[in-house]
Amino acid sequence: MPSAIPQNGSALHGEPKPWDPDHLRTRFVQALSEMYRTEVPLYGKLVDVVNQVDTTTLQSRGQSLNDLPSRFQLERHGAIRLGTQQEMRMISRLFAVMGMFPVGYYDLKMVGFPLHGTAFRPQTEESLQKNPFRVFTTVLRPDLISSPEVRKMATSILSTRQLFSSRLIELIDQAETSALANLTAEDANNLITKSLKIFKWHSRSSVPLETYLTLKKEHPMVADIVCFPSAHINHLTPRTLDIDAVQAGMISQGLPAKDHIEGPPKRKCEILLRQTSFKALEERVTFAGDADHAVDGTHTARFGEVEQRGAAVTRKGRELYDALLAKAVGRSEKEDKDSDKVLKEVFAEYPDDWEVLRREGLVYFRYRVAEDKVPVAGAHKLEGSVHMDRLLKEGVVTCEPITYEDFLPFSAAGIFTSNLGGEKDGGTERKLQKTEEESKRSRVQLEGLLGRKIPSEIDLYNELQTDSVKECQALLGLSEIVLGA
Ligand code: OOG
Ligand code: NI
Repeated sequence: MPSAIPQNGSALHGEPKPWDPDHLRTRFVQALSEMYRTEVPLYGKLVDVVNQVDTTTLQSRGQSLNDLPSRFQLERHGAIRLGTQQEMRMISRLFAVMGMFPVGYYDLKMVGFPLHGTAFRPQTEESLQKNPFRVFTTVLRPDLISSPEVRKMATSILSTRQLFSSRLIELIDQAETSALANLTAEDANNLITKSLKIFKWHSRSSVPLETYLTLKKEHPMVADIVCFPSAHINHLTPRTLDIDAVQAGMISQGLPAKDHIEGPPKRKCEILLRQTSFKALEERVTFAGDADHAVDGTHTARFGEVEQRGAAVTRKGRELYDALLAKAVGRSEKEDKDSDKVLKEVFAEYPDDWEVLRREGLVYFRYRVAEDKVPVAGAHKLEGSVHMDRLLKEGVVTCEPITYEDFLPFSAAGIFTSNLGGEKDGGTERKLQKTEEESKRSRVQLEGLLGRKIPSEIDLYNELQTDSVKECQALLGLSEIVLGA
């Protein structure tokens, strides 16, 4: 099942090492993508729509799909939901071997789900550059299941589940402790094959229909997590160059698209993340029977999604985004107007010009000394402390917005909601509950479980920007470069 060594493997010079984390991640995504296309044929159709749209978009720029580096054609994220703390701890160890580490805390209680989680993703600029694939990973919080009987039922079923084979655990142990040099290419193949099993779909539930229905009544997510022997990947998400065209394409080709694109409206300067999906399909499931009789039923969980990423915003930029989003949701509820139109109107307040976004400290930028400018820094009479605005104006330094690599809880709730089966699709059902103090506590719990701090995504972007300024400073031999007012 593992795919051939990709052309865009992680080593820039020579053959990538089989245990190189970036290389493993790329192989893993390729294998996962192949598996998911076989499991959910409609997902393959979505990928076709994305390719058509991207081809057209590139044509209008005089380019073709072949001009895109192949890493652009890999999926950008997937999502899984886990049942227990042990599963969460083990998955974090597996993902670390593939160069993915927890970033950002997502408290889904805020939107009425008994789950919390994080995004496992590469953290360094270099690693992101090679392959930014990440997995939105949540884990069930039994303490949020209101009925004591259902809580007991769920925890008891999960207590016997074995997601990780002993061979896989052995390989992870080895990768963590021993010299990676001792691990062979065959071990790496094994790691990929054994990992895939965790994410595979099983059409046979591990519980009787009655149990499934009881858990589903508590919350459809609880049934989805508890009733199956694997932690099936519930969606994969390629990126696109034009998400509005993909949404239109899905509708015109008869895919059951969700009603709205999540996230900010279409803008000149794209920020954060826009995403849409086709709704989860009703799939046949065989439930364990009372005696020897299996019972047929259905389950709705798996879908396909597409994303378009824009710039990472600063804390100030995020506060403005959250405030405008809340305003738009409130207004479309009250006025009962087309929510996409309201969103567009409300977001007119968000500056839509890169230089304004930069100067107002709303977006993070990656700064670089212009290649030909290093030796002539002296000729520009640059010394001591210089303002970044001047360096940009004189063309000594160039800048580009840093890409947002994370998720948006409110959008995630929209994606979750439209895929539970039978529920109305739309933003207005998502009520944000105030849970700040509680969130701090549950975050610490998750950190304790993972044995490490979960960095805030905003801090990481800030660091990237600061490092790039320092790099310019050093190259130009300046004592300081001043950013902002
Ligand atoms: C995860 C939904 C979150 C996104 O793109 O916001 C997500 C889930 O349904 O488990 O993937
Ligand atoms: Ni997603």
